[in-house]
Amino acid sequence: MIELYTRCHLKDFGDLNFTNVLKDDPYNNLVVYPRSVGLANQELAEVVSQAVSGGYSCVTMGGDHSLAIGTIIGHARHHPDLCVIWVDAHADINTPLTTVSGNIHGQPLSFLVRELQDKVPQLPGFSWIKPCLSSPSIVYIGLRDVEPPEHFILKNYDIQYFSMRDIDRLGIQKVMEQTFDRLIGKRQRPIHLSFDIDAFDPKLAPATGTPVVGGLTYREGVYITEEIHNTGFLCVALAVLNSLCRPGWPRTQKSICLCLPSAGTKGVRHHHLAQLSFLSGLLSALDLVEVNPHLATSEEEAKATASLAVDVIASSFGQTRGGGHIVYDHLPTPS
Ligand code: 6HN
Ligand code: MN
Ligand code: MN
Ligand code: MN
Repeated sequence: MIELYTRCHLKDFGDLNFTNVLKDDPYNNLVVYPRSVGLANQELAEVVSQAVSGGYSCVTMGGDHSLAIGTIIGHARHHPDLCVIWVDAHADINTPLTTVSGNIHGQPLSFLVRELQDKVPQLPGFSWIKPCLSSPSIVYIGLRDVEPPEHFILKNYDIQYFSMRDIDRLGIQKVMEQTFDRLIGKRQRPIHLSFDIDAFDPKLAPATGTPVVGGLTYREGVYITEEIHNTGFLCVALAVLNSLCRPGWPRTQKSICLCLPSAGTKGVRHHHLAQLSFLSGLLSALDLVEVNPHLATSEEEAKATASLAVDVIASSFGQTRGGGHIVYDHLPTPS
């Protein structure tokens, strides 16, 4: 089980078992498993919205990035004003009509962005989906494998992105500053972080399905999540202040719901849910996806990729490289 070093209490919700729909023929002879992926996401959205409804935050571990359809829709049912930070080598915004691979993990955002809907056909199994995002509410970080139709969408639909080239040029600190200026500069909003492990360089995260050279360093990746954890610091400070001024007042508390799926390349499979209490910033839901131990060529590769994923989650919820996240309040005195 994951150990978080952040004074978080983890509540485990168990696995979600999804049904593979029989006779799930490709849409247009190309887009694979539409009914299975649609149904799995419908169930996932329900669970995520339940977890988020009590003021809780939700961690979903995958598994395939198509699961972001369900997590973002579920999250948005309770926080319609949410914004999305999508950390990925890929833009995952092909439509079912622009995809070359036919894989839905390359398309999840196309079903969610309102402005795109006149370009997106309805897939079988997708009729329940209501687009819940506006394009200026998305920021990408880490892109380096963007297909021409996706590039067209980013440019023509006002979607901000920081490619690896932008990170080289600006540095990760400026990238995060500009990300927050765009998303929460004018008003504080809940953040949905969708973190694809393939955003990291494949040397660090080899056990994934679509690795692309030239990715994030460990330090860049962890800096992103540390900064996301630090958002809304004012709210947290106020909550602590309140609890100090008026003893007995409940502090602002959130919980995390954690979904751990079995490794699977196609579609979303079992998910394991857990819940966790903590005091936090604006991060309201986190997907950690595309970790696939079956694709590792050695045990070391599988372990390295998994432990990187753990660091991403832990630093999103307060684990710091500077220490101070573990309670230690007095030094031993020599006797
Ligand atoms: N992921 N752009 C490619 C496609 O198939 O549409 C790759 C997508 C990768 C998706 O890694 O989550
Ligand atoms: Mn995938
Ligand atoms: Mn990717
Ligand atoms: Mn992805």
